[in-house]
Amino acid sequence: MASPTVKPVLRTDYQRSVADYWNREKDPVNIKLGEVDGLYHHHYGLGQYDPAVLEAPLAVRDQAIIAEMHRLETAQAEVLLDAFGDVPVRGHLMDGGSGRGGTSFMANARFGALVDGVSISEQQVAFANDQAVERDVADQVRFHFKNMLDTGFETGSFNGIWTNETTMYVDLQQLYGEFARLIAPGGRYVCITGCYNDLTGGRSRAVSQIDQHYICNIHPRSEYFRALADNGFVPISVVDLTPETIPYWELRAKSSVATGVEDPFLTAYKEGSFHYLLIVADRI
Ligand code: GPP
Ligand code: MG
Repeated sequence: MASPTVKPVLRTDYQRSVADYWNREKDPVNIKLGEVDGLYHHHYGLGQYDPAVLEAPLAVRDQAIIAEMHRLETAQAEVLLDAFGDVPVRGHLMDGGSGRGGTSFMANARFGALVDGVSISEQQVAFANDQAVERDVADQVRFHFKNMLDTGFETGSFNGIWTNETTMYVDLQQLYGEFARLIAPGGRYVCITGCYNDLTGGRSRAVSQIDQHYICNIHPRSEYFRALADNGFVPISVVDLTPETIPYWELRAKSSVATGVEDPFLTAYKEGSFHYLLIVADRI
C-alpha cells in the first residue's frame, strides 16, 4: 500500500538553491569565529569593538580581530534572547533557520529551555546536532531538517520562537501564519533582521548587492508589521539596532575574513536605505 504523502522539505527551485548554498558554505568568517569558543553563529555583531585589537602585535592581530568579531556576534544573540524576558525552565523554544546552532545553545544555557532548531540545510542540521552531542545537550537541543514555513510540529507547542537573520529567505505571511499556529497564546516571537527602508522608495543598489550575495530577498520594513498584524502578533518592542551594528562591519572590513559584502552593508546602513531591526511581538 502506498504510504501517506509526505511533503518534501524543499519545495521550490529557490529553496533548493538556498539549501545548496548553505550546504556548501564553509566560510572562514563563520568557521574561524566559531572555533574561538565552539559557538558557531550565522548572524552579525552588536556593540563597540575594542580598538586595541587593530594595534595588537602582528603575530596575534588577526586572531585578536577574529575573537573580537566573535564577541560582538555573541553579544547580538544575547540581545535577541534578552527580548524573551522570562522563559519557563523546560519551556519550549524554536529557532527558525538555526544555522550551526549558536543561538540555540545560548538559549538552552540561559533559560534551561528545550530548543528545536529547523533548517533547510542538511549539512547545517548535521553540524549543529554534532555540536549538541559535543556540548552534552543533545537531549535538550535538537536540530531538524525542516522547512520553517511548514514544520509539522504540534499546534501551540512553543512558548516562543525566534528568527535570527533568516526571514529574508521566506514569504512573511506564510512564515507568521505557521508561527501563529506553533506559538501558544501569550507566547512571544523575537526577530532580528535587516530590512529596507520603504521611505526611500524601494530597494537601493547596496541592498540589491546584499540580496545577490546571499541569494536572499530583503523585505521592506512595512511588510514585517503588516504580516505580524495579519497573523495575530502584536509588537511590544521595536528597536533600530543600526547604529550598534555599524562598528562590527567596520571591524569586519579590516579583518582577514572579510567577504566583500562589507561595503554594501556599510553603504546601505549609512545612506539610510537599510535598517538592522529587533522586533518583539506577542501572540494574542
Ligand atoms: C548570514 O550570516 C546572514 C544572512 C545570510 C542573512 C542576511 C542578513 C541580512 C541582515 C540581510 P552569516 O554569518 O552566515 O554571513 P557571513 O558568512 O557573511 O558572515
Ligand atoms: Mg557570519
